[in-house]
Parts: sequence; structure tokens; C-alpha cells
Amino acid sequence: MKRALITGITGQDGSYLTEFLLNKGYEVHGIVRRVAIEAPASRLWRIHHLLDKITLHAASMESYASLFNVVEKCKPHECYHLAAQSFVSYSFEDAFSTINTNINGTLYLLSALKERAPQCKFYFAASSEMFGKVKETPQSESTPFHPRSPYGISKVAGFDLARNYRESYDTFACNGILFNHESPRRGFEFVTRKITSTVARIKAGKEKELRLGNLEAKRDWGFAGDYVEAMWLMLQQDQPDDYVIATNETHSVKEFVQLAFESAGLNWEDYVVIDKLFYRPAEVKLLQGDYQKSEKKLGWQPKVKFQTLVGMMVEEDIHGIRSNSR
Ligand code: G4F
Repeated sequence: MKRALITGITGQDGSYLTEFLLNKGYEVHGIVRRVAIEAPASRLWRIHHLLDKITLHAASMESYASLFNVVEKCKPHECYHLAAQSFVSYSFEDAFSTINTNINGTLYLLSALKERAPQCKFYFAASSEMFGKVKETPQSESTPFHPRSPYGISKVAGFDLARNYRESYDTFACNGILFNHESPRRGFEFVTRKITSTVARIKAGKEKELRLGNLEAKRDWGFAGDYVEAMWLMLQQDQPDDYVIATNETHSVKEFVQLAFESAGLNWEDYVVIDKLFYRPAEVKLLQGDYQKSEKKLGWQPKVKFQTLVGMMVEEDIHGIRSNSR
């Protein structure tokens, strides 16, 4: 039986990936912070339904020794490194901890795997934020990076670390350059879930307005459930490589807002307030991913389209509020 080790297993992608790998017959191990094990209701809600099928290990991405011990115990065949401080806005507020956790965590894990499980295949969650001030549109694997936030910088470093382990030590290390991917399990701090959850609260009469920053920014938004399959496919190839995972469509935050309010039968202009608080010191204006290489080499394509994604998220949030008030 194949054994997979997932960092960031409690997050949106970790939960979908765990379901995907369990369906494929994997033994799934996850790394979580000790506080998460002590507060399962608030910290493990996305994987609550999977807890009796997986093994959780308490460790910290900031501690080489703790990661080394988990790798030694688990001896994984595949490792999916998803854990990160992944909220771009927060990375401006605390650049030091974002850089520290994201870069060192990746290096510690790569090093522990090299020492104790050198045959393990490694997936690094790189990001379209690395393209930042984009040099061309759409962006592909050959587009140069120009990150615009401490988070983006940390992801470029992680990307380079994975590639360097591949070139120096023959580590089977792949970088998935994932564009924004969303779902009803998305954290509430990200713009899509902030919008859909507030639309649901407005619909239920529990909220009066939605305060947002830059509505002109454009993103390539896909469905997280589709994207975890691509992570797995990368590790099933004969050679390690880097891949863009995207939809090749771009939409503004304003379009997302309009559609979300429309799906709930509301007019967005009656509720949205622009608040400078949510603007970033440096913005990534436009992202659109060219996933031709992934389509050709991995046989991967996105299934869920923008409209369906927005509708699905609004519907789930409305449903969630109704079931909670029953
Ligand atoms: O949802 P966001 O916070 O996502 P962002 O910054 O694009 O990053 C996400 O995608 C990356 C992949 O490209 C991941 F690597 C990263 O970890 C994360 O998952 O913001 C999207 C856009 C931005 O342009 C932001 O300025 O929405 C704009 N925005 C406007 N008002 C807002 C708001 N973003 C947030 N979070 N909150 C607002 O009120």
C-alpha cells in the first residue's frame, strides 16, 4: 500500500487531497500543529469526517527535529507539502514569520526526506503569486517571476529549493504552480469565501454590507477539488517537472461579486462598500494561467467553470446558515 504524507492536511486542499488519496487506496498521514489536535472542532473541521481513516502527527514546520521524526516514523512514498502562511495580505503585516515559516519549512522537509526517505516523491505547492507583476499573459511555466508580496517571494524561494533538490540530489521534486482555487471549504479571509459567506448572511438578514478592497483585480479561479488531482498526477510521471494548473479564464473581483449576489437574487450595488483597509501595498493586477503543458503531459483539465464555482459556493453558504439556524 502506498503511503502519503501531507503537510497542511487541515486546509482546503489538504482535505480534498486526503479524500482523493483515500479513494485511490493510499495510507494517508498528515502533519498538524499540536494545538489542532487539542481543539479538533475548530481546527480539524475540514477533515473531521476522515479522522478514523488517517494518521495525524503533531509537528511544526518551524522545527527540523519534529519533521525529521515524522518522516522517520512514516517513511512516505509521496509527500505533498501544502502547509504555508498562505494569506497574501497577512504576509505584508508579518513578512518575517511568512518568510521564515514558508521558506525554512520547505527546506527542513526537503532535507528530512533526503536523509530518511530519499526515494519519496515530493510535491511543492508553488503559486501563481510568483508571477506577480506579470511579464506576459497568459502565464506559463516559462514566464519569468516577479513576486509582489512577501508571500510571493517565499513561494519563489520554495520553488527554487524544490528544483535545486531535484538537480542536486535527484529528489523527485515537482512544483505545482497553482492559480487561485476555491471551494465551499475555502478560508473566510480569502476574497471569494468572504463574498459568498457575506452574501449568505445578507440574504438571511444577519448582515447589511460587504466591505471590500480592489474590485478591479483579475484572477484565474478554479475549483480546488479539480486541482488536487493534478498534484497527484505530477507525482505519477516518470520524471519530476513543474506544471501550471489553471483554467485559462480570468475574471475581476467585481465579476465574482456581481455573480454571487445575482445567484442569491440580490443586487450587489446595494450592499458593497469599498474600504481602503483591504487594499494591498502592492497588488497583483491580473492572473491567467496557460495550462497546455499539464493538459498534454498529465492529461489534466479543469472541470468546474467560473459560473458553476460561484453558484456552488453561494449555495453551500446559504445552506450552511439555514441548517445552523434550524
Ligand atoms: O482571495 P485573495 O486574498 O487571494 P490572492 O491574494 O489572489 O491569493 C490566493 O491565491 C494565490 C494563487 O494565486 C495563492 F497562492 C494564495 O495563497 C491565495 O490562495 O485575493 C484575491 C484578490 C486580490 O487582488 C485582492 O486585492 O481580491 C482582492 N480583494 C479585494 N477585496 C480582496 C478583498 N481580497 C481579500 N482577501 N479581501 C478583500 O476584502
